[in-house]
Order: sequence, then C-alpha cells, then structure tokens
Amino acid sequence: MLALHVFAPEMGMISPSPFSVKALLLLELSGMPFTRVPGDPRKAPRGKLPVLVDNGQAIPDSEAIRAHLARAHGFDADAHLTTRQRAEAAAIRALVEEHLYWVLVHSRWIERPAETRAAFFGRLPAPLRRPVFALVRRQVDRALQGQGTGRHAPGEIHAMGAEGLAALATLLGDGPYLFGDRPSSIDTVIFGFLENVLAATLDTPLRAAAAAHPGLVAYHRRLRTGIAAPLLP
Ligand SMILES: N[C@@H](CCC(=O)N[C@@H](CS)C(=O)NCC(=O)O)C(=O)O
Repeated sequence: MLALHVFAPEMGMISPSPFSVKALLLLELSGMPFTRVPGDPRKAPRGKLPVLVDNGQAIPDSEAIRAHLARAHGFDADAHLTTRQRAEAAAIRALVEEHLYWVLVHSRWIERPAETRAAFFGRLPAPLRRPVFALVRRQVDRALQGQGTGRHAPGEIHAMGAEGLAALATLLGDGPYLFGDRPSSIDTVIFGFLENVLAATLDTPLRAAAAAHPGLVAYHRRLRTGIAAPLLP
C-alpha cells in the first residue's frame, strides 16, 4: 500500500511543488497503484514534501523515493540508461533542483506576493492570511538569502532563470524525452519544474523565459497530455 503525501493542486498545476510533481510522475511511471494524499510539511519527517508512506514506513525526499522504488519494488526508472547518461542526468538534476528551483521560489514569494498569498493561504480564515503569509515569506526570504539566489538583483535572477531554461531547451532537443524514446527519472524532474512554471496561472519573467522556447513548451505539453495525463487536477 503506497500513499504519496504531496502539496494539493493549486493555480492550475498538478502540484505547486516541483518535487511533488516529480514523485507523482515517478509513481505513475512505476505502474504501481498508489493514493495521493494532500500533505502538510509541518507533519513531515524533514518538514518537506513529498513523503512516500509504504506500509507504514515514511520515505521523505523525492530522490529517496526514487531509490526506494528501485530497491524495494524493483522499479528503476533509469535501468536503460548508460553510465554517461546517468552522469548527465545528475548534472541536469542539480541545474533544476538546486539552481532553477530557487529562481522559481523567488518568482513567487518575492516577486508575486499577493498572488502567492491568495493561492497558498486563501483557505485560511481571513484575519490570519496576512500575518501567516508574512511569517512564512520571511522564512522563505531567509532561505533565499542563505542559498544565495536572494542576494542578487531581480534582473540578475531573471537572467539566471533564462540561462538555465535555454540550457534545458538545448539539451531536450526534439525529444520526445531527454534521452530519446523512453522516459527516465530526469524527465520527472524537468516536467515537475516546467509544470510549475508553464501550467501556473502566474505571469512571471521566469514563465516568459520558458514560453520563449517552443521546444520546452512542446515537451511540457507532450508529457502533460501523455505520461502525466492521469495526474492532472
Ligand atoms: N530535496 C527535497 C526537496 C523537497 C522540497 O523542497 N519541498 C518543498 C516544496 S517544493 C517543501 O516541502 N517546502 C515546505 C517548507 O519548506 O516548509 C525533495 O527532493 O523532495
């Protein structure tokens, strides 16, 4: 019995968390039955989502979930990749999850606070929305400062986003997947990120930078209407 705890759909996205979308798509690709549970990061073992619960055992972190599916269930999304391709996937994952992710966080919490508050805190009682949002936004800002992206000027951050997206567009080529005809775990990473940029009803410079690459838009649409279609909100 597999239960995946993720952030619930928001702003038109499968999930407003790229890591949640990634884990959802990994499970979808595995072909194993699972339930999707709207999670609360405050109750998660590491304070973050996604978390997979497998017969009572909690596995936090999307990469740990990927490893668990391979080890405990024999589903290795990368079984068909060469050593070189695995190395390329690791480098691209770092680009998306350790670099572009922070540009995305900045584009929401710092650049579009009103929309982010309405989307993520709209269900709170009205008097709580502003103070709770302000508190969480301060924490996010501290994380952005600590990681470093938040110390740059907005124009520099936009340029980082555009550069990373252009690199992704070049690497993806015509697809259909990053490594040709078969999806692998890096497609779940890239799709999770693009879903959060292109499917969101939030107009940002990062979104404009992604939309400027027809290849990225086509890749996102192809996966959204293909392997990720069962996940749509
Ligand atoms: N390395 C983790 C990152 C997960 C992560 O950053 N999740 C974010 C949402 S995208 C989260 O739960 N944030 C809640 C918080 O920090 O309070 C993974 O791969 O799962």
